[in-house]
Amino acid sequence: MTLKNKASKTGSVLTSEQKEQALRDMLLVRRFEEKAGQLYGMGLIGGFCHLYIGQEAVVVGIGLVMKQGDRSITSYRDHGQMLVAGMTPRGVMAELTGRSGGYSHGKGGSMHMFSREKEFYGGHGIVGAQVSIGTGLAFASKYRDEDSVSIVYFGDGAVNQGQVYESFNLAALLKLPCLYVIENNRYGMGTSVERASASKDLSQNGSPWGIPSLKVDGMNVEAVYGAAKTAMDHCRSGKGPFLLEMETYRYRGHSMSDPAKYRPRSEVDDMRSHHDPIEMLKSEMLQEGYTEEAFKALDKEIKEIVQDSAIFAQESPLPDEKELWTDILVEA
Ligand SMILES: Cc1ncc(C[n+]2csc(CCOP(=O)(O)OP(=O)(O)O)c2C)c(N)n1
Ligand SMILES: [Mg+2]
Repeated sequence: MTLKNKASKTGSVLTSEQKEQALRDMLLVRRFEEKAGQLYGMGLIGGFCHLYIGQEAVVVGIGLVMKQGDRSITSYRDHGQMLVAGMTPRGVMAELTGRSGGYSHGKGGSMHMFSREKEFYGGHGIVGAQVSIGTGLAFASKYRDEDSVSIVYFGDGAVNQGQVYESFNLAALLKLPCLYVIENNRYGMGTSVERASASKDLSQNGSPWGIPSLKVDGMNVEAVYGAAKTAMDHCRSGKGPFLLEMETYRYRGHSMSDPAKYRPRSEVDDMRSHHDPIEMLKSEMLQEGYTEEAFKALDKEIKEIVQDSAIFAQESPLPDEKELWTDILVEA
């Protein structure tokens, strides 16, 4: 059953405080990612680095609905999820640069960061792996009778993995508090979703198991918030899983080494100029009395936070050699 996303039809659902929060959070993710891109270009970040620029409304809109104790898990495109989960920009940036001040003590990098304190469970480089692990997190919640929802993010390129459907079955069967979020940014590396998926309406992919769903304008933070509220209320009230398909877009390449030959420049330009989540929210707020000066001050404050994280990361020492022998095995 795909429901209509009422939030995008009925106009404003966010209070002005929530809008300011959403603007702040989206700007933090955007500026953080821009800085990560710069540090990568300077050779300070090694290995892979997948930027989230363009997709900010998804994680921020859902973040506005999350409560303490809710869990989240995602793919390698994970920096935004971590910041919204409340992990510090310093700790995330230091991990990106492989320093001891990072969340995995500099041993994990971009794709392998976790925080049990903030209930963020990674950071997974194996496409689709986080879906079954995230379903397990929801199982744990139900088993321990905890009031928490597990939010499982995955891409259009992961959606047709076998383990995704096994997870759907188990979650629906056991009525697990699991919110599945497909971030349909139209491409899995260089392959468009049209070329990769026989199912043309991904929001319907949970229907054989009776998982209710919404297709959402993932560039509109208010629409995301409205849909997430419906979905999280459903999961929290013991009715089982819910599926959200977020129609979104990544402005940058798949990773830093993407030649980007698979999509026309005009497509990217159109999304940036006409559908940018930050610009759309900002212009709505300006109409409601928010000022350009307030925006500039906020942006300056965010840039300082991000700059501080970059300085911290560069000043943090490399991991000690003895770290080679830590965090290898957990004896439960
Ligand atoms: C099991 C597995 N197969 C293939 C890959 C290589 N790979 C890395 S990212 C990716 C595309 C995934 O695209 P999508 O799920 O749409 O996520 P996005 O990058 O768009 O966020 C592929 C095929 C992998 N990491 N794991
Ligand atoms: Mg994708």
